[in-house]
Amino acid sequence: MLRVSFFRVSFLLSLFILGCNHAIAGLVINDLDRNYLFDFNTFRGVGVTQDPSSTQIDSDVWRFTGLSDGTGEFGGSYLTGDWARGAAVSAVSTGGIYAFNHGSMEEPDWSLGFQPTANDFNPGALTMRVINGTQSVVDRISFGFDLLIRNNATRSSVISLQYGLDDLVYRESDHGDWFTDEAPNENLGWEEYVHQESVLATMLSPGDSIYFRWFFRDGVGQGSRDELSIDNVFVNFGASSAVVPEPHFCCWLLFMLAIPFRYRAGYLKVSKSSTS
Ligand SMILES: [Ca+2]
Ligand SMILES: [Ca+2]
Ligand SMILES: [Ca+2]
Ligand SMILES: [Ca+2]
Repeated sequence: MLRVSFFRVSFLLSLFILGCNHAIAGLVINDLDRNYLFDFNTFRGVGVTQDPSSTQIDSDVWRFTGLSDGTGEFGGSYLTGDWARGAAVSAVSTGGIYAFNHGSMEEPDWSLGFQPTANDFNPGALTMRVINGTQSVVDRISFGFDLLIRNNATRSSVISLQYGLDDLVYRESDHGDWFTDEAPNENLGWEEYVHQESVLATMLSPGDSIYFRWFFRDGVGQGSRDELSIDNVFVNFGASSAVVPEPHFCCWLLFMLAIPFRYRAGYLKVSKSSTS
């Protein structure tokens, strides 16, 4: 007599769904309790593509939207114009994606930079896709980055951090927004804010994704926009041993039922360095 339990059917169904998800590329985290870090030190602003050189950005992991030259997709290839404004060691004016050196000439520290304009990143977003490549249900997610601001223009910009599990519904981080000052003060060079938080009350089954999105838009003021950059992005997945894999749709359902992300957030303004 063939007896198939509900659990077994659910488990097989979830394996099938996971198999589908594994076709999606992104930052695949295979090791628990390990920091996956992007320091952008070899990035030189020469494009966003699926199989990047060390000087490019991986479009499987990173997506840029809101450029006048187009809207990016995960896995796409974007090698000219706004997508590839190059490496800059001083202030720029043309809108688009840059590698900004926020270190010194002697000790460079490259980062992933944005020059917003009326038609670029206004609004716009950077989205990072992260996939649970482990065999465990991830229930602890640590995340952090450095936000760099060069307040050299007369307008203020707003940067919001958001999360989503399906790339459709996003929630704002309870941390709130970052604002650049309206009145310029180039003497400050790059202002650096170190941010990290733990995303709690969220479970990722094997194969599930989580999306981190930085959303950019104008604040107040007139004229041109400040320069923004992101550095030292890290993600760390943890799993409590007591958690048993559940069917894939349960995590999605929890999210849709508006169980809020709860997290410990903190950010610290650590330094101001001169423009190099
Ligand atoms: Ca760096
Ligand atoms: Ca543009
Ligand atoms: Ca500028
Ligand atoms: Ca400003």
